[in-house]
Amino acid sequence: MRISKIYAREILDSRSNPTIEVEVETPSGITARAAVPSGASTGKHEAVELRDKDSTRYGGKGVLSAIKSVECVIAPELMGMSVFDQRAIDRAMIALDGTECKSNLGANAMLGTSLAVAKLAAKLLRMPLFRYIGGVDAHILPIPMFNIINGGRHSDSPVAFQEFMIRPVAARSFKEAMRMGVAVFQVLKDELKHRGLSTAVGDEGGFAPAFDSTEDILQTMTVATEKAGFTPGSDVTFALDCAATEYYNGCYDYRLFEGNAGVKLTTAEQVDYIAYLVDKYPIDSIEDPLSEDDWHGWQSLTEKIGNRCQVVGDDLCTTSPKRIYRAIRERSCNAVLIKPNQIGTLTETIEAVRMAQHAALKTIISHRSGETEDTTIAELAVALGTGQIKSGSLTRSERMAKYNQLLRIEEALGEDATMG
Ligand code: 2PG
Ligand code: MG
Repeated sequence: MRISKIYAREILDSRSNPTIEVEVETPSGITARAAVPSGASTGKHEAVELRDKDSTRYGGKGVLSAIKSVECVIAPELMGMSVFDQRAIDRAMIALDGTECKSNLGANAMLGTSLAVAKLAAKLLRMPLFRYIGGVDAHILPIPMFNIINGGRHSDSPVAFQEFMIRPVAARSFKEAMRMGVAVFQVLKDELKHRGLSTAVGDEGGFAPAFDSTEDILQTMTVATEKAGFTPGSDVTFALDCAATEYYNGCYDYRLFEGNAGVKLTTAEQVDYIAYLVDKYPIDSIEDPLSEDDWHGWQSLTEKIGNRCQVVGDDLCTTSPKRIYRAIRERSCNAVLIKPNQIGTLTETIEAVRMAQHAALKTIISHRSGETEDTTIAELAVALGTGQIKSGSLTRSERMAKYNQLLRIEEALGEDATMG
């Protein structure tokens, strides 16, 4: 089954920014396509997302240059290759690009192609994508992290932490996890209304009102969880994405998001503050609590709370096997966020997951704040047995699309499905 055609188009993501969608075709006209998401709080070690920088179109965010990469450089090289040679195809693109950070072709151009090839291969075999990539053993449904309050760069709410999430850890099925998440989300909405706070949502579909403080949010989440009939800490736990790189400039300067109410903390103070929150609230997962290159801070926090809390590297590891390797060696974190567009090919995404899993680090597959209707990450969660997924809140169809796909996968797996 040879590739006979590859083409790309500019579509719009959930923030109305352009993004690339790639289609791959066989000689008999069978096609598959993949769309690439885009972050707002991107780490500086992420692979490069090629944008046109032409200010007359979409504020410089057009992706016509990435489309050119696909159609003029990648397509001629991959023409005639078998769609089943995923590793060879990804290797060929990496060689064509020739840079460490994929700045030549663009990681967006490469990932769109890489995922479209995998989808086409699965389609030709009449196999679900999770089964094609994961093989006979793929059966683990991920515990979802629902981002019910959006802060930081994802909303206008005056709070530095970017994501306040709930994890329905007691759920025995994905279906039950969804029901639990929705129950808390609906009660939270009533709580906000009751307090006269806005129920409008941020970029990832979570509420984004003007709370009094970070602890006010955590207390409100505790109340909503209890009122929904669950025990915080055993039925439902809390997860934070502090996205600390966003307010780090030599120190952790909360004033950048919180104005005069914000504090300025040294690395040691930030570590103590995070440990204080983890001890006081039912938090069992904390992402990017420190800045992307504050390796010492990461090490000291993981040593301090790593036995009772996931410490998740996102900007720290950027799905890069090299950075994950360093994090493993230095015990900088005990869990890794996996975002395919941070690295740019399916092969390298799989390598990143496997490396983390072999070192007994937890893995969480993740969406980006700018998303499309593409549901590949749901398939990857089950294929690779990541055990966890974060795909935003419980509103907005670009977020729900991934969760809904997991409901379908669970149904297809029947009795073989188990929770991560
Ligand atoms: C994150 C992501 C996804 P962004 O920081 O984990 O929630 O945000 O895509 O803006 O980097
Ligand atoms: Mg993050």
